[in-house]
Amino acid sequence: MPAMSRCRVCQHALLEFFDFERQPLSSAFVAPDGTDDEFFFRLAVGMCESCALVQLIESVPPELAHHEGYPYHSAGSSVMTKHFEETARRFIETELTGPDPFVVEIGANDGVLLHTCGEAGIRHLAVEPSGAGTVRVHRAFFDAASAAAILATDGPADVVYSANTICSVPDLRPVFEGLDVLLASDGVFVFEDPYLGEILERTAFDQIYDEHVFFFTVRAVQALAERFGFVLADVERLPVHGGQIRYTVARAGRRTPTPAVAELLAEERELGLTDMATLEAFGRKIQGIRTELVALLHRLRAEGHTIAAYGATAKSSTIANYCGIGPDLVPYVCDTTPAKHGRLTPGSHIPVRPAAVFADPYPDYALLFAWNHAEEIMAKERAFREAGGRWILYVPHVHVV
Ligand code: JHZ
Ligand code: ZN
Repeated sequence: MPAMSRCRVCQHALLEFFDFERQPLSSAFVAPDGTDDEFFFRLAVGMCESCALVQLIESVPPELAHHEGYPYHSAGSSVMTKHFEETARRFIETELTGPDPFVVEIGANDGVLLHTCGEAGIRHLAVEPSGAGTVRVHRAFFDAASAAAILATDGPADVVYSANTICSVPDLRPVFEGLDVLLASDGVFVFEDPYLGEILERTAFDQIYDEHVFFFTVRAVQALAERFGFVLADVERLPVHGGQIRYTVARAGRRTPTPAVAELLAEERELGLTDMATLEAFGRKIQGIRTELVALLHRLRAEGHTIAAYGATAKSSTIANYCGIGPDLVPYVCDTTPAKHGRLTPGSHIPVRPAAVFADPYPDYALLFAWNHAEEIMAKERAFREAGGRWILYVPHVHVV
């Protein structure tokens, strides 16, 4: 019997509901001669029996996770750039209206949000261990010590923001301790991450990979905030990255929760979102999608069709490795990220080629690994369908368009 896994927040037992078995690090694109040194771990998910937080059973050592040269760039998507610009403008109109406001971002990636705030004359700072963007960076993990250092030089923060990062921090206690140090008395902590409700609704199981340690729900985030002396003040559903929630957290007693919090809580209860039966049914759907997708790819290849993949996403690591999709079925994947070119997808070893290769010549079918950017990519690649090409999607079910 393996040692019982415990909730990273409240230490109660985790009830496991799905096991993807041996999986690599989703962003560890490997050099063609480096496939002998890949790191693998058991990718499995469970729910805390007490606080209902859905999370990975095992996590990877943090030094392996967000390393120097991390290949993801949010600004590679025009939709995401617009999303962060609009978020910045919203903060400027609502939370950053005092005499000399200050905004901090944890894990700022390309720095679009802070850059937009900076252009409006707002003091800003990114906090991340390996930041290399264009904005001012405090190079550290966000915790009580780095928060105290920032407080000493810049004063309290009106907004601490984080996108696609909090769900990947295995130990959240230091984050909340840092917030307690740095947030102004009326300040807010706003973070956005994939929503378990959307993942279940669309059977988007490729959101499950090493970097996504937590799969938040309103119920679990409310409990999390209260545990550390904060209150969940607002929730807002976001269409980006396949469906997320933006959570607004304030110091206890400083904000009255908006009706949206109670509404989404009620919806989660009604859906039985954190019932084990629901999560186990999700597991059966995952197996069904694997069976259908693999059968479709084999059939198309047997019929003599060419297939390429589009978007060497972190998410596709789970799809490719769990479904056993390698270069024999899908000989290459096109992607705009220069750091991924000439490398192989982790574990599944599909060569990554520049996006320009896609049209040279077009494959008959394109497996859209970056399905969360479908609208943007299909618009950009309109000529592919016009030339007779077809997209293969596996979210919310396997289909060809
Ligand atoms: P995209 C990463 O996940 C990891 P990934 C991380 N854990 C996370 O949560 C999200 O980001 C936010 C390419 N592309 O956004 C670029 C094109 O080729 O789905 C990227 O490699 N052409 C932090 O990797 C990939 O697809 C295009 O037109 O799953 C998209 O990756 C566009 C728009 C993208 O995130
Ligand atoms: Zn728990």
